[in-house]
Amino acid sequence: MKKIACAISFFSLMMLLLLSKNVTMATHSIHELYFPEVSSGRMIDVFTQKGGIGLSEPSPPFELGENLELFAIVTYNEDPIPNKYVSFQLVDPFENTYVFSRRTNSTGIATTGFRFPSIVQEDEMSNMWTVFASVDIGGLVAIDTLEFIVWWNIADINYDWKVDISDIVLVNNAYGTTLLDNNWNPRYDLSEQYGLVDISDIVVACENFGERL
Ligand SMILES: [Ca+2]
Ligand SMILES: [Ca+2]
Repeated sequence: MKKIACAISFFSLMMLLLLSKNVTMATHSIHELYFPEVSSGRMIDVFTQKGGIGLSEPSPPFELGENLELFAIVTYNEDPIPNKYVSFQLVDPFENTYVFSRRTNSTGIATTGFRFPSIVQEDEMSNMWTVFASVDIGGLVAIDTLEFIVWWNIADINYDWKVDISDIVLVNNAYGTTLLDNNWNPRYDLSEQYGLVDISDIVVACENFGERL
């Protein structure tokens, strides 16, 4: 029954997509999506395996129990700086802080990992996690921040504890947006290719159709 409902929803969405003005695929390259800005001077940029590249850019959402991979790239005048200690401070919705210190490799990238626990609060704002990454470069500290939601199911876009057609329509409405767009919202970016809402994201939403907590 669930599969039939999903198939019907999916067919409807395909029709919507065909009728939509947004049907043209985004033409941005991966490089453009992930490295949209060039900065100079001391810089640190923290991001996850799903995205968040760019200063203060948020990451797409995670689910309870999922693994987080954190990366920070440290540069000076765009050149990567190896052998620098980066401090990652991961702050959960209860304001518990987890601190990791990791050294940058030869390409200026420091990495660390974390597994999300299985605790969920009542609404999206109380499920916001924040990462602060900092590094001392020549006596001056460079910092970057990153935010993301950790939710019971990434496809429950409207936070009502179930994945239904409303959620799929929300993802569909964001179809074709990229992180270069002013109206970009990583909440709709459920699947690779990250940085772009496309058919893969709608498929993930549809695969979760009928799920409820
Ligand atoms: Ca929902
Ligand atoms: Ca995507």
